[in-house]
Amino acid sequence: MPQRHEATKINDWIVRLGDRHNRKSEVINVYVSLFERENNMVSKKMVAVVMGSDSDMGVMQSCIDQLVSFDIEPVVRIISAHRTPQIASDFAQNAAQKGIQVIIAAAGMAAHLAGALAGRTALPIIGVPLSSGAGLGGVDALLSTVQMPPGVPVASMGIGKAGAKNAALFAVQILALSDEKLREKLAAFKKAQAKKVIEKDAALQ
Ligand code: AIR
Repeated sequence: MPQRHEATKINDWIVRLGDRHNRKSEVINVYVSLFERENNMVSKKMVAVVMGSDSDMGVMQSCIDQLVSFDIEPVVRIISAHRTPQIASDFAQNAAQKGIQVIIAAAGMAAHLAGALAGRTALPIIGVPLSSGAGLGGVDALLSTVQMPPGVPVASMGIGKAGAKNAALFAVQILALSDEKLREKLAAFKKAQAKKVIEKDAALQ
């Protein structure tokens, strides 16, 4: 059985080939996904974590770590809706074909990244508004992320680290709908979380 990274390489190769031969790759990709699923290989590309700047990494690392704790290795990218708009557009348009199923998009200030991606893909987009040094505490990014016009939804999380962690959990919840192993891991996570609270309460009594 090929190792996980070999399957990823094969998938990359097929997608590159598909770029040249257009729609043929869509059919082949379905077979690759089925193969990965049947062999219990978690695709490295299921979740993408995209952020507007490297200055967002400090907060978004908690999102990445949370995903990794569920054995999901995300594709991590720095893409700016304003500074690299064409790359943002290309990324959103090609994401589904590359096997990505959920995109987490984080940005601070006038945070248009999640919305810009949502306008160019039908994949679920989870937005994480970040606090920047601009003095508005992340409310600027929150409003930019959450106030999407009807027809183009973004699932906005809370500001900052809590939002970053919840974005990972929300992505896991989406993927768990069709993945029994993830459902089990999610149930174990919730149980462990509840246990910690109960222990803290008990320590106070
Ligand atoms: N940003 C970058 N391009 C568009 C936006 N909204 C955001 C980044 C970061 C903030 O601007 O997501 O939170 C400041 O970026 P930098 O690179 O100046 O530190």
